[in-house]
Amino acid sequence: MEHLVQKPFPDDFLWGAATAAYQVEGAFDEEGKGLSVQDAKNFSNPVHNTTVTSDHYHRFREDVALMKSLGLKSYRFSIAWTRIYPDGVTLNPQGIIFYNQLIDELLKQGIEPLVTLYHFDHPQALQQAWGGWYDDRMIDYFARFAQTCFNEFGDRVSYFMTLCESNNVVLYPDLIGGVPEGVAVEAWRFQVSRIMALANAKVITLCHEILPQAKIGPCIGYAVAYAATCAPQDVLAAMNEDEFRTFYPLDLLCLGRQNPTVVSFFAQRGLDIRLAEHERITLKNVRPDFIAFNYYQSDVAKYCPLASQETQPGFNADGQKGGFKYPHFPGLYAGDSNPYLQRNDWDWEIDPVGLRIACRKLYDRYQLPLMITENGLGACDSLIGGEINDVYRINYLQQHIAQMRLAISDGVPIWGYYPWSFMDVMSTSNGYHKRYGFVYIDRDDQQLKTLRRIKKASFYWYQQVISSNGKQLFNQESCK
Ligand code: BGP
Repeated sequence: MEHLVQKPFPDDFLWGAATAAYQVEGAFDEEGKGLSVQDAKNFSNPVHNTTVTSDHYHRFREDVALMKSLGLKSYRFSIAWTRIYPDGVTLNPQGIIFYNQLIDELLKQGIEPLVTLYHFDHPQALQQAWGGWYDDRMIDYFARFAQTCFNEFGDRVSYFMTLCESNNVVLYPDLIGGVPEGVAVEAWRFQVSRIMALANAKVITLCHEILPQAKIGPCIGYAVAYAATCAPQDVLAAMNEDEFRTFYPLDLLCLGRQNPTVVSFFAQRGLDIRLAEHERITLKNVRPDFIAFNYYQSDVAKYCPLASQETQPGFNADGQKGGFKYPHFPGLYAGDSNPYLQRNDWDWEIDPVGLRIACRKLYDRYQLPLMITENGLGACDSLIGGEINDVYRINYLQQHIAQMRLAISDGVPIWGYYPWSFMDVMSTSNGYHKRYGFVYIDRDDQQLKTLRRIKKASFYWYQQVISSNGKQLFNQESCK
């Protein structure tokens, strides 16, 4: 649909930016913090690990001052579970002090906090003891941590997200500690989806009880699936991808229902994934206040015959275009590239219109307001003459914001937009080789250097976007 007149962004629109604790804070073992699965995982590299990252733990006041200068209305950050409960059980008061200071500093500068309760970093102690999210006990451990956050921070925090990208962590098990030995990956995926949905429900219920004014919602990563061609088999493959990868987990989180196609697929493979009656009731009784979703790219799906070879999804690990291996799920779908789109160096296809499509699909299905809690371009930035001219990032973001505005004009309620990332952080897959921030951090994967903060060209551009409430999107003149 083409609009004759577009709606403006609402006056209270949350122009934000995002980070996550293990990627930005550093100080992985300071002031009582326990080891998380991310600390344990990233120790394979002497510099690309969680010891320092962007040193936000020690420089948060300087960073919040930069947020203020950017004009941010809201900042999305995650609370490191292991600062609050180092082993999952014992409370560490120093962790509470740190987040109190951060929240107070944000509020002092007029910046609304959006808190992610879980961003891939549960205690390593719980991973070792129970296999992490593969065990039902995680529901109570997570609820204890969340309840502490509500009690300690809820007087000043009005927006919470439960679990970041619970659908993607099941697709990439290594992100959160891996599949325990002897367990089939598909069985693990179903079990973790179920446990995370129950944990999500418990924590949303707690939040509504303790903080009736606060808003809380789940978070998913959504790469909209397009059919490779209009051949009905490809159309069905795209439907399979959307249903298995996004809607099955999100239906559990928002509607308390199980997609019958997914149930039937697993039943034919000897796996009964039907929830117990009491679990279904628990999930059905919970209604989140919004859906947070992270959007970077769209996907292409094509027919994948049952007899074909299975390939699990992988990463392009070095930023050399063409290195990405597409997944093949026999009987469901196979991934493919999109000839109509450009890609970044990691083969993530750049698709601004896909963001509008994602908004429309999510709102139509769930009728919940949306928050776009990650969106951004990973690139190798160059510091030349003390400046970073990241025009490619400005282009990416302005196209996506323009499509977000069209989605709002389509009638989709969107509360906020949080580009990934406020500053350069340790990329989940590529360290500091792949950067996303508005603020450059002077370090790389080999050397820590000065860790100085340098505003990129995109910083000055986003400043104008925010101060004009989205009106000055394409005015390049206004950028430094
Ligand atoms: C999301 C994660 C973020 C972030 C982002 C970019 O899935 O929630 O933590 O890392 O992806 O990914 P990458 O760093 O691999 O480019």
